[in-house]
Amino acid sequence: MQTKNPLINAKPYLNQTALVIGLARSGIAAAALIHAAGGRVLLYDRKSREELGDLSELDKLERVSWHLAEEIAPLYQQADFAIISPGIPPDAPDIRGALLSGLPLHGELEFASAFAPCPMYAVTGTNGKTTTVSLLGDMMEKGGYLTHVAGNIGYPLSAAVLDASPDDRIVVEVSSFQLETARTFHPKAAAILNITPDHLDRHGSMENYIALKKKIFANMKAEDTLVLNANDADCAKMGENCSAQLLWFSAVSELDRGAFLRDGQIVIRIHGEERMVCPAQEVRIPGRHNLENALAASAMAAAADIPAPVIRHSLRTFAGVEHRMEYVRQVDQVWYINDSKGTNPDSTQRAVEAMSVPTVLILGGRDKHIPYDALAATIKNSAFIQHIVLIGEAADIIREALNKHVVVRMTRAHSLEDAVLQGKEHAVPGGAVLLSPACASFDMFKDYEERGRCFKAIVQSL
Ligand code: UMA
Repeated sequence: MQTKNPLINAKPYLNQTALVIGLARSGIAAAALIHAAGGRVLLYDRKSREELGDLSELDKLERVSWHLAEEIAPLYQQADFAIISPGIPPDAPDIRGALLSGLPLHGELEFASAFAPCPMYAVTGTNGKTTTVSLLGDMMEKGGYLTHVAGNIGYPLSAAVLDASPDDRIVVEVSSFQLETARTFHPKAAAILNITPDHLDRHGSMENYIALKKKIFANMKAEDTLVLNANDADCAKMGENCSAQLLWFSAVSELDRGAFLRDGQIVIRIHGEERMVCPAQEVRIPGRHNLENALAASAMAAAADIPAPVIRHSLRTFAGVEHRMEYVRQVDQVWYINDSKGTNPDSTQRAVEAMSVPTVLILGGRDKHIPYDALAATIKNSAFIQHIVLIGEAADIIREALNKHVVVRMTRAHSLEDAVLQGKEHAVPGGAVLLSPACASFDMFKDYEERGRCFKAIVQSL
């Protein structure tokens, strides 16, 4: 198969066998990439075909063999290297076994990044990644580049590089899980948006989590650019040992280099010049947190030589992403807002801060062992959260945590449908029902996307 990507057409994996461990989105795309690069693929997942999603794309490939819900150990000897998906933790028996057998392991994003035929622009951070990469992708597209927005956003980098050509641009959302296995990953510019506790069940400590995030710029050089949040103390410190040029963003203070506000106007200062972008009020995506995302995307776009008028046009027209403060529908003068991507307390805090009408908040899911105190303080300080509906495994833990700080009426729902109906009952005309759970979705759903789609279907049926 010929692609538009010369690095793949060179068939560097001819006569090599890869063991792909995990056959969800990342594994399927990695298998297709290795196959296009000339390699043979052993397809492994601990789940059976019935338990996995649609694998029909892999049925079309030659030089593959299937090993679903089989013992993995015999496969280690048959492979030259293995590719692993980000959802598989490093201490999983499948991975420990591969390491013990001496098989070289590559993360999917790391592996795919070696095939990027064009510059990559990467974004990490705890919250705002998906909105920022989507907006940056829009700026790049409007700037005239065929742009592939890939990575943790749900479109694996392996699929993007298979479709990319040297004149394109790749914008990649990078998670801490993907950075665990990064070694040579080298974006032309990278942004770290913010750092608050998340995924500590996997990474062990905040220190480890920060160290992982810093890997995004480990291979960057003086001609590359790192964009950091000037108002996030942990984030601001991260650039200390970075070889790349630093740019900053701030919605609070003026900066020597980067994207900031002056008298309500977005200004970019780069290469010793100032570029006026537009009034902050004209940014279409709502909320203060989105203004920070807009500033980060603007700094990244400026580093990629996208002209200010193009950045302005994108900020004025980009309407936001699915599951992130997504306005679903108005029923009886009440807006229903899907923020299913609010999978940690900090993310939900930002959603709460963005509300400016009386709101019923739906909270709960699988607890991630992150304290709810800061979220409780934000709810208390908000004049708009009037009722909370609790769902899922974490309902009691959240109730107890909020009871210490907040005096808001709380009720318990036994399903998401029940929660929406309770939201409808307690909401007032002109108000809103906001799903922003502050928790993972895995107690009730496959992932946050399924939770968000389910919420939207329930709202559509009201
Ligand atoms: N498996 C094994 N053996 C094991 C453990 C797992 O075979 O010991 C199998 C599982 O059965 C499963 C596969 O390995 O089939 C793991 O797949 P996965 O969880 O990595 O799923 P993907 O669909 O490939 O999704 C991943 C990212 N998922 C995670 O990081 C958990 C997606 O991010 C990402 O969009 C996708 O790759 C494409 O790059 C999701 C996410 O929740 C959205 N990310 C976290 C977040 O945003 O907070 C980090």
